[in-house]
Amino acid sequence: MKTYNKLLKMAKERANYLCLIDPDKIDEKQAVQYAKTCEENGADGLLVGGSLMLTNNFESNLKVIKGNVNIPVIIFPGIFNFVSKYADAILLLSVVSSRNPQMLIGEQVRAAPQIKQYNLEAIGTAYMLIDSGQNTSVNFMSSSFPIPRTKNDIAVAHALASQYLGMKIIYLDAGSGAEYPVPDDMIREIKKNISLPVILGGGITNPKIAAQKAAAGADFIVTGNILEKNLDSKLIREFANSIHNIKRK
Ligand code: 1GP
Repeated sequence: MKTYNKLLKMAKERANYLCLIDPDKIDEKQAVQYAKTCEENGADGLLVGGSLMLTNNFESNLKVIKGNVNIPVIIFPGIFNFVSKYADAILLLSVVSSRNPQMLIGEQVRAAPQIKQYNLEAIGTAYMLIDSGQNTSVNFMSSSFPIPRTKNDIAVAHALASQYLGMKIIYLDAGSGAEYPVPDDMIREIKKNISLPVILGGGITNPKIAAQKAAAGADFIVTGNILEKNLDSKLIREFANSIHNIKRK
């Protein structure tokens, strides 16, 4: 089954938990340990990537991760589209909250021929940056302003436009290490108005917040930073349980 169809099926059944692995900061041994610990403790999938990609560990880490887990391994290229064949799919992001052509279509054009060459599944992703109370790496690196956190109507209009343009999934991101995650009422409003699955990340620092965002309607909750600081299997289990236990309508 195509990874996107798998994600659709997963989103229909329950809210899901994705662990983000930033290949910049770890070696192969750590990458395998990270991926296995996430899988063994209830994660439903792995996103691999980050907004900088400072090292050349990306592909070698991705390869060992893919070889060691059964859950979907999806490239989350940050704002620069890194492509590799060692993944189930790539979230091909367009930063729809920006007005920067390089982030809207330029990076994707650079990535596309390689995606085709590898026969890699590309999932067209509307990436929306939401203001988190501070400037984040991704705001800076994409030279773009985030959507104000109190402007639900603007956020909904972006999500709707993305759906009409044929995007497959929405990624609401407050940015890595965000002080405030995306507000619940913004998630609720977006879900009320569109039929696409929603991935939500940025500043999810404990299972209670994760559950809250899943209850607001996010289909996939992402944690990055918090596990990078401490790869705690008990915490991963708690994240997974709190997200999985949310009743869906
Ligand atoms: C960032 O959504 C991800 O793009 C994850 O954010 O590192 O704050 O968990 P955190």
